[in-house]
Amino acid sequence: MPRGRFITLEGIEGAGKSTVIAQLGARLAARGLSVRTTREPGGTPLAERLRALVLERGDEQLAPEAEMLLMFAARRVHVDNLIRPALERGEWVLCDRYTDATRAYQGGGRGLPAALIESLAQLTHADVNPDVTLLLDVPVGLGMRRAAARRGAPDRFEAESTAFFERVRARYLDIARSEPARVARIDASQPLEKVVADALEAIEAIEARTR
Ligand code: T5A
Repeated sequence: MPRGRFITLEGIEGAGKSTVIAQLGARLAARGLSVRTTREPGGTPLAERLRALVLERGDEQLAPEAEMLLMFAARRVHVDNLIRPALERGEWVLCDRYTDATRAYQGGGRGLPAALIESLAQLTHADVNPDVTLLLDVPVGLGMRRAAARRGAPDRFEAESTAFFERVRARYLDIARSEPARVARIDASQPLEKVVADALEAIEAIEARTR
C-alpha cells in the first residue's frame, strides 16, 4: 500500500488554519482520498491533556524550555498513536500545526536556539516529517482581530504582545524562504474560497515536483 501524505498547516493565530483544514479535508475526501484531520498540540486523548496543560494560564511560571518540552512530548504521543499509523495505512493526514510551530513560537517568539529545537525534532520524529506545509500568512493585526472576534478568554499564547507575533510571523517566513520545496506561503488575507483554492494548487504543485 502506498504511504499516505503528511500535510501541515501553519501560521499565526487567526490565520484561518482550522477553517481551511476543514475545507481542504472535504475537498480531498471528495477526490476519493482517505483523509484524517488533526491538530497540535493535541490530536489524541493523552496529547489533548498535554495541550490543556500547556495552553492554560496558571499562576506558576512555565519557562520557554518547559513549554518546548511539553510541545515535543505531546508531538511524540501524537506521532506514535495517530500520525505514523495513519500514514502507514495510506491515509492523507492534514495537521493543524507541527514542528514549524515550535520553530516559530518557541524559537522565533521565545528566543530558544534553533539547534536545540532541531535536535529535539530529530529525537522526537526523525522519520515523520511533512511532505507539504502550507503557511497561511496574514499580517499580525488582521490575525489578532480575527482571533479576538471568535474567542472567549485568551490562552497563554493569545495573551502575548504584537511584538511576539511579529517575531513568530518573521520566523515562519524565514522557514518558507529556506525550504521552498516543502513550504508554500499562501496569502490568507484573501477571501476564504481563494485561500482554499491556492492551498489545493500548492499541494498539487509540490506533489507534481516530487512524483
Ligand atoms: N504552539 C503550538 C506553540 O507555541 N508551539 C507548538 O509547537 C505548537 C504545536 C495552539 C497554540 O499553541 C502554540 C501556538 C498557538 O498559540 P491553537 O488554538 O491550536 O493554539 O491555534 P490558534 O492559532 O490559536 O488557532 P486559531 O483558531 O486562533 O487560528 P486559526 O485556526 O488559524 O484561525 P480560524 O480558522 O479559527 O479562523 C479565525 C477566524 O477567522 C475567520 C474564521 O471564520 C474565524 O472566525 N476566517 C476568515 N475570515 C475572512 N477571510 C478568511 N480567509 C478567513 N479565514 C478564517
